Amino acid sequence: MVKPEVVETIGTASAEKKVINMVTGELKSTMDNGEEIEAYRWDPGTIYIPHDKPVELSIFGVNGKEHPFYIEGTNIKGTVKKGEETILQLHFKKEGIYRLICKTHPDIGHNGPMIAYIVVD
Ligand SMILES: [Cu+2]
Repeated sequence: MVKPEVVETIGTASAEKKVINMVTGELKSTMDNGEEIEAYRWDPGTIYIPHDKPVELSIFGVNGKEHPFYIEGTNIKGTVKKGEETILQLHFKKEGIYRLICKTHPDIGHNGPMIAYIVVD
């Protein structure tokens, strides 16, 4: 009988730079009266990252032509374009919840809310 190989897992998660992957998505639905409603989304809508550690956030544009965005409370901004990967180098010193907001789709009235929550802990 072959014993399973022991794989050391403790500690390796923080040994390398953490990469978080996100995409842009779209929710669509048709009302009873035939009217179409839709909302663009960051997916996943909530991410958790450690404070005072470098983290790479990769956002791939799937739905929507482009999404100009900023992260509230920081000077981080950019644009996610369809078929392209946008990579952000994040390093939050302060704990808290930061909102990643698309300027084109910030609320229900603009095919949103396209807001993701970055929980820094
Ligand atoms: Cu958008």
